[in-house]
Amino acid sequence: METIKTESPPDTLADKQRFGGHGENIVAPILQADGTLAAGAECPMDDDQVQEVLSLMIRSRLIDERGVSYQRQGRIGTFSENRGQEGASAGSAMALNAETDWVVQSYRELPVLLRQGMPLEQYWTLFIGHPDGWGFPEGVNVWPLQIELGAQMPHAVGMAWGFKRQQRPGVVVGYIGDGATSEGDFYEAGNLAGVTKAPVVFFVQNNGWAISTPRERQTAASSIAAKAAGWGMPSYIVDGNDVFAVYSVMREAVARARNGEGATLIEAQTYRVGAHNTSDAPSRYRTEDGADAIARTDPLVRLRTYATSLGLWDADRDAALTESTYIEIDEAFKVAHERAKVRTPSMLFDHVYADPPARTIRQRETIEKEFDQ
Ligand SMILES: Cc1ncc(C[n+]2csc(CCOP(=O)(O)OP(=O)(O)O)c2C)c(N)n1
Repeated sequence: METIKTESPPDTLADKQRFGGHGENIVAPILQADGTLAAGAECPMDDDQVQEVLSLMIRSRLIDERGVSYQRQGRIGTFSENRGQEGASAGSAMALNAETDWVVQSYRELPVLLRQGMPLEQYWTLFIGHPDGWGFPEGVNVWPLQIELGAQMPHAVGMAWGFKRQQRPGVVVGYIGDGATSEGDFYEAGNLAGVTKAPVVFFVQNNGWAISTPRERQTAASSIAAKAAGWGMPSYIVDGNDVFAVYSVMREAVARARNGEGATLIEAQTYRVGAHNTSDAPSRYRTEDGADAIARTDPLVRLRTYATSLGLWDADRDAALTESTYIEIDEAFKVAHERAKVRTPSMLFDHVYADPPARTIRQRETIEKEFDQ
């Protein structure tokens, strides 16, 4: 298997806190902030993949912007954007085979869900607050959104271990935020993944913040990646805004899992440019505003500059994709809106038990009699 190019660990404590220093591998940069390739680096994607990942990132950005605007108009509930994290999310998703690999999500991975084939109307149905939005259609290999921080990671390991025992081909990726890595579930899952050599990737989107708690106050460890050493698991730190570096390290982690070599932890360092969600006001706890942050870190500008310089992208393509995405968003929202009109109190009981106990059946019947007719 190909080996990822890495750099030597930094010396100073400040740099260690940023880049690691306890055995984690540091992935060498590929796509620099100015949209050029680093000296000696090669683009790990072919032209079609570059166009695919750029389109994915642009669509995700437009859907995110619309999500915030729908929430402000009272058309959907609380909404968390992925904006600014597209390099980490889309770059990692590009390394998956959507037909066999599974995503066990947290709640801030829109480009991943799109790449795995989620119909957009399902996303809007969820944020309208309708139970139909929770379940992914057959063939879309994504688990439901997990708001209980960290609880998705034991699920990811369990599923991957099951795949191994059943000799099924899939790899499972558990996505998690930096804040959620302080939960016990993260450590239990990591330990089990190390012991079982389950085909799983722990993908940490370290966006610097857990609502108002900055990364420095989340853990005294030099990095989140460093924690994998205790589980006997290799780990990598990668610039999450460098979509090519993310893709290349993820591709290697997925290949390790597929080859029966076990789990890998990847810490993608990115930045949450916006609010935690639409009920948060970041100006109360940090000084940099969203516009400055995105100007400083934007993974989309980097990739667009690179693709344009190679003649793989231009203003016409951009305009056409923007227009088709707005149509896609509008149509999906209309479908979701219609779907969400069908709602009854007894839906509370849907998807709770495969075989409901007698008591639950009685409760459902009572509610149906009272409200549903
Ligand atoms: C067990 C648990 N504790 C607290 C919360 C409340 N909560 C929701 S999101 C969040 C911050 C999570 O930050 P991070 O894991 O870094 O992910 P991000 O939102 O930055 O993507 C908190 C504390 C929760 N959902 N679950």
